[in-house]
Amino acid sequence: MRTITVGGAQLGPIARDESRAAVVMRLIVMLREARARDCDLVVFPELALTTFFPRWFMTLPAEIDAFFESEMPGRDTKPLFDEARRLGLAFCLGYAELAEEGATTKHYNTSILVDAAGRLVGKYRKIHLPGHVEHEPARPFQHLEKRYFDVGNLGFGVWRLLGGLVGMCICNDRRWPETYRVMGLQGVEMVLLGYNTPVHHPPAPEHDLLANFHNRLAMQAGAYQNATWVVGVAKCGREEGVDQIGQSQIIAPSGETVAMAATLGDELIVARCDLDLCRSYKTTVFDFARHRRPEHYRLIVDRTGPLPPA
Ligand code: ING
Repeated sequence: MRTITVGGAQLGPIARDESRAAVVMRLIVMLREARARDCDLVVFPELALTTFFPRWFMTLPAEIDAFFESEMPGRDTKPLFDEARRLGLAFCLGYAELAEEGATTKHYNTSILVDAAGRLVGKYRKIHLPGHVEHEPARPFQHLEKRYFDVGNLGFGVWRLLGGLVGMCICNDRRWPETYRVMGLQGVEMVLLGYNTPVHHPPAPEHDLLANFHNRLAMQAGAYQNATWVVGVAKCGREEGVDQIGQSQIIAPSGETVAMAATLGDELIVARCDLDLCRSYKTTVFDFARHRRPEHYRLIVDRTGPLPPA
């Protein structure tokens, strides 16, 4: 039986002035708990090294870039890599990446996959960037990911790790079915993702009461419809005055949530995931080769063509 014992390392609030070193110490404490609970892999949230800085309007490049990492591992994150290797743990880490591409410097909302030997196995850069570009002072807080990040240029990858096929996405990506399907078409068996999700969504406050439901719905659907495990890990709690949802959870290919966080702080959730459970769905209901008909989807659209004007 192919199993991965995965630890979802949910993080409580990270203060704006919390140093990288202090945050890395919190992550190391969770690595040690994961080792004590027999994990193979630890998943940290989106932007796990800093506060969720897109909540503020900033204009000074130096102020913005202070939240980014120009190397990974760098001086402050090397202790995390060293401890993970010492404990024999693979891990997934979300952070803000500065990337030199030729003469230009790009800014990405990034997630990396590192194996138990400390080798970089995979990298993902967030594609679905929510929010807005310019300052909207009427909002109680900003959501300026479109201002601070470039759209990810690596697509959705799947990599071999711990005997399975592991993919990554980040936060808003989890709301879009295409995210899971692109990985599902690559045979993914476990999708790792982190999120920073405010309870309040200024453009649609009527959604606020459903924030936890939509979080669970999106990930459970993605898991079931692509016959994959999904590990969703929050940075949560009241961070710099903004309430962010928790409910980090580990979801089976059946769509069932098998582990969920009960607090809004640093909390490790653990599940022993049988990767062969994916087969129960990949070889029946969601056997794409036998049942999926993409060549017909386009025909249906072409036959109706553009609707006549109202
Ligand atoms: N956060 C939120 C998310 O997608 C959001 C943004 C919240 C968009 C609610 C739409 C509705 O979970 C990030 N960081 O993407």
